Amino acid sequence: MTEACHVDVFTHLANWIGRQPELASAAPGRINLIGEHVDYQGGLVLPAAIDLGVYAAAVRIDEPVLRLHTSFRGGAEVELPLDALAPLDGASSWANYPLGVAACYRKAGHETGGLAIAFDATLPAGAGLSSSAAFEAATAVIVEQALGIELPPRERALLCQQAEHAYAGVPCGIMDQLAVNAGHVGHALLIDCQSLSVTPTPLPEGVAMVVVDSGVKHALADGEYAKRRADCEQAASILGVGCLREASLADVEAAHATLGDRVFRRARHVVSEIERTRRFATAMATGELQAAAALMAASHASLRDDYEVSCPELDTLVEIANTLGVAGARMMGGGFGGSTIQLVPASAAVDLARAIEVAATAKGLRVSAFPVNAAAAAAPVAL
Ligand code: GAF
Repeated sequence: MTEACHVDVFTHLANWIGRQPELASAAPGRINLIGEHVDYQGGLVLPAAIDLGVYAAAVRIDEPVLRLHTSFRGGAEVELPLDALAPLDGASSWANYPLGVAACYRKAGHETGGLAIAFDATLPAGAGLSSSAAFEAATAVIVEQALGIELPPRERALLCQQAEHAYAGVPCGIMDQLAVNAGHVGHALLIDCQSLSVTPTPLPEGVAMVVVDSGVKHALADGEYAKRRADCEQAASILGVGCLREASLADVEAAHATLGDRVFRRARHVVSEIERTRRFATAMATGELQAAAALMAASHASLRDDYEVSCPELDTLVEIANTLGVAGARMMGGGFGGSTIQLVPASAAVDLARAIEVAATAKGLRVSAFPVNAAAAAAPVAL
């Protein structure tokens, strides 16, 4: 998270409201090493908060309204009465993340007075790096500062998830909100999405992470994400379990005919991905990078073939990365566009990012590849 961006958002607020900030926050985006599309089935995931994020600066105001201004996600201003915070359509829909968070805090009994909040970001939107969760967490930290409270990461993550469900209309799992609210510098987070326990897991020595943004914009709200969730819920109900975390691969295979081919493949992805995540965490701890790479490759294939959430651009980028000798590559996040994540030798991270961009350009793709570092959780910024 960069100092320059704090300064920019302070200037942004001052130019907009004519006052210096009283409250400020920074919230990271996230990558996910493995454990994709399993969080809403109680699975294991291994994300990390990253050093790109959303920055907020705010002042208290006398009127009982929420004023929001962003240079991020289109750039615009929205003003709503605090007692009538409701989802907005069209060009103002960017505001559903922050207003949803303020509304969920109010419903939980945490009522602030009027606030004017300005937002800036170093995180690209729609790149599968969870700009939504960063936007939510940056708002949550401002609201908490205004109230003089600090909720534990899990409680804050659950309120942010509620906001995403009820105000942004995305029935997401808990991975993104927990990752950005529980991040640790230099560590990925092994999250058990059933118990919501978070175990910081160091990245192996000499290994770095490179993100490749495919430039293909995903829209989780377009219904495909919800359809995958519904397929999983149907599978769990047929198998007689509360969620697919409680089923084994043998259970899923034995029920193939009853599940039907599509629901069978969705369930096979989830139970096999949970097992891959467990094995990946062990491989990281023991420094077995080849095993980790094989698990990332299997994760990508399963997301592409069984879960059907990849797209040709992501498949091409993973192929390119593998031919350039990375230590693991796969699509990441909700899918249908967004980014791939690569594990690479730290000494070659910048060169490999550049080489991926060059090779992708030769195939007609307009991508952006960059190293990211595992960063700290959303937090207040000193003024
Ligand atoms: C999106 C969702 F927001 C997460 O909850 C998770 O399901 C992810 O897609 C897929 O692993 O980022």
